[in-house]
Amino acid sequence: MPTDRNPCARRIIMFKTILLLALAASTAAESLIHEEALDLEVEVDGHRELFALLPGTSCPTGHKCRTRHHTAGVSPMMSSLRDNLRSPQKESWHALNNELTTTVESNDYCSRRAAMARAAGLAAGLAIATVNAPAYAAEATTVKMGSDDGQLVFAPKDVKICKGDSVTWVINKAGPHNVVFDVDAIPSGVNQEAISMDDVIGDEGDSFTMKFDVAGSYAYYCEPHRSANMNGKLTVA
Ligand code: CU1
Repeated sequence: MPTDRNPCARRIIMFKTILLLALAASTAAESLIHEEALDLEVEVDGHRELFALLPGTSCPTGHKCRTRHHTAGVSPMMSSLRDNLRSPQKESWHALNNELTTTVESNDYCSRRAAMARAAGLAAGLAIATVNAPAYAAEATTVKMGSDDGQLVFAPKDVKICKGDSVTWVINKAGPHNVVFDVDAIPSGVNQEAISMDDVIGDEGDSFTMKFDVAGSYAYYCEPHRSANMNGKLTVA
């Protein structure tokens, strides 16, 4: 896997891997396909990504596509997937493909991620009800409290997540620490007390997890080390 430091690109690569693994498991027999299909070219954070479209799907307006020729014995992922899915999942797959095309056009990372997670779920044979469940595409992000060399910092200091994702803060070094959100720097309507810790934690491995359902910018700090500038930022897209 590429050692890409960009978290968004990494996560997309991860989802692609999940999708490919699920496909490897679900593609029982390779069918001979002579249809022509397109790969959509998308720029994600400066990286070029190829995204397979279902045969018959036209290139979205304003985007570049590459022709993918299906040769005997080599099943491209979308079409082999479609052929292996039974009704009514085949319908779900068509709906999903439309959704992918739309979300790729919008270039919204969180929508794309959710669509790809659903694709992986469908490929793995899960029911559409399951893959549409709000929690299905959610991810957990971990933030260390105290750097490995004992600095009074949150690492990483700046985190971007998608709506519905959770963040887990874990004691690493130089505790006790806590997570307190700045009442003046969170989205309006969010209860600052409800998302902040009441107390401190200090033992290595102790953690605090919170799920974020409201989009916006959040600033937080560690109460015991606020004067040492132990603070962090969270962006919920
Ligand atoms: Cu602290």
